[in-house]
Amino acid sequence: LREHYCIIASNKHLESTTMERTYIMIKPDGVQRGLIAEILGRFERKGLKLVGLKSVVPSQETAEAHYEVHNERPFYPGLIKFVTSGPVVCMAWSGKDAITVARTLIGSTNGREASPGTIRGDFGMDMGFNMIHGSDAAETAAFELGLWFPEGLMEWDQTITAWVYE
Ligand code: IDP
Ligand code: MG
Repeated sequence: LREHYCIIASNKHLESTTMERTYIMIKPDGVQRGLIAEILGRFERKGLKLVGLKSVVPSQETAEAHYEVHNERPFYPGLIKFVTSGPVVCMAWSGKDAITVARTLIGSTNGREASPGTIRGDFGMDMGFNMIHGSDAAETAAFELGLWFPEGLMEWDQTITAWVYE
C-alpha cells in the first residue's frame, strides 16, 4: 500500500516547501499550569519531529539575549523577570515549513484574540501569560536554537515520516 501510494504521490508537482527547524518554548506559566503534555502533544500529533527537548530555569543572560529585540519596550523588564522565574520547556521541532506551522498552532500573541483551536486561543487570556514562544523567521530560529541548544540537536529518522508527507 505504501509503495503504491508513493507512486501516485510522486506524480504530483513539487510543492515549494522548506524543511525547517524551529525553537519552541513553554514559558513558566505553561509549566505552572500543568500544560506541558497538552502543548507538547499538539506538536507531536501534528507530525513535526522532535529534535531537541529539555527543561531549564533560564539564566538572566539567556533570557535577555532571547528577548533582545524587545529590550526598549516597556514590558521588557517584566518579561525577563517572568521568563527567569521558574522552569521552561525548551524544544526544537523540525518539518516542512516548521516555523510557520508552529506559529499557526500557537496562535496570535494575545490569548483573548487568538483563534480557538490554537494553543493561546484555547488556554490563554492575556498578552504576558501566553504560555509559549515560537521562532518567527528562519534567522531568529537559527539564533534561538543556537542560544538554547548550544549542545546541538538530535539527528534521527522517524518512521512515521513516510505517512505524514506525501
Ligand atoms: P510573540 O510571542 O507572539 O512572537 P512578540 O510580540 O514577539 O510576540 O512578544 C514577545 C513576548 O513578549 C510575547 O509572547 C509576550 O509574552 C510578551 N509581550 C509582548 N507584548 C506584551 C505586552 O504588551 N505586555 C506584556 N507582555 C508582552
Ligand atoms: Mg516574537
